[in-house]
Amino acid sequence: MLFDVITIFPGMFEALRFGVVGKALERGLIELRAVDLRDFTFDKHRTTDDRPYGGGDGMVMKVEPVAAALAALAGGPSARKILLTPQGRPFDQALAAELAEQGRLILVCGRYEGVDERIRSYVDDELSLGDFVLSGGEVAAMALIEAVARLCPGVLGAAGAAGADSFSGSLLEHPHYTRPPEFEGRRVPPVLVSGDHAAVARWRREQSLRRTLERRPDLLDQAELGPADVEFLAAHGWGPPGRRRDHGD
Ligand code: 9D3
Repeated sequence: MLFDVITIFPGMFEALRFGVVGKALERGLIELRAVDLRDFTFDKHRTTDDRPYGGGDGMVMKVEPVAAALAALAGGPSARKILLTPQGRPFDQALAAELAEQGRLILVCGRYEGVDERIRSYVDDELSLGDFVLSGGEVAAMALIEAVARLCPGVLGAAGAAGADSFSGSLLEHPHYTRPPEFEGRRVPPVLVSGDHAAVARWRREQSLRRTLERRPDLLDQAELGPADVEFLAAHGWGPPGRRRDHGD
């Protein structure tokens, strides 16, 4: 996978040289090119923003440098062009999996109060990371790159690849513990040290269901649930979609 990023802050993408993504870059499993938008300006001050037509506060990202940067990147493998913007549709794991099938992504990072509306006609998609305010598209682009890179062949080990498949629209994870068996009066649940593998599996599944019900009941609508899961959830106050009840504990 080749990621091209168009940004006024190419240095921010150095952060991707750490961890799993950094290792994937080193091994050549993915490639990242951060393109400086200012290299596609033609005035003395290398201007990438301007005042809004119609007046008002804040500045607007200019269309010509973005169009010129996209044109310069047009060679090579075909790419999906994505603008990161608060107005985009929400990015999620299912979309990460879809994007991981592409050979190349070109990401345009918005800055300032917004981007000139005409930039939209030069991209295929507009994506947001969620309903909170960032200062620009760069951190969103980095999160997208990390989520997509993890799904590219070879980036995670065999174990990780299996786990990646099973996430989408699934349940929250069960609690995890490691040594010591007791820390400042907090004990590891005895079932985890019982050696009873079936009991451990059952406990973990029920903890996942309980947590998801408490924290993210919206995820249950898309979860793959067996009869035992539905029975457990019903006993804890969950109704199947359409006849949802309130649950107290
Ligand atoms: C405070 C400014 N807002 C006025 C109502 C609008 C606004 C403009 C530009 C809010 C954020 C931004 C910059 N954000 C992004 O470019 C961005 C973003 C985000 O802020 N949240 C979640 N996902 C994304 S993707 C790009």
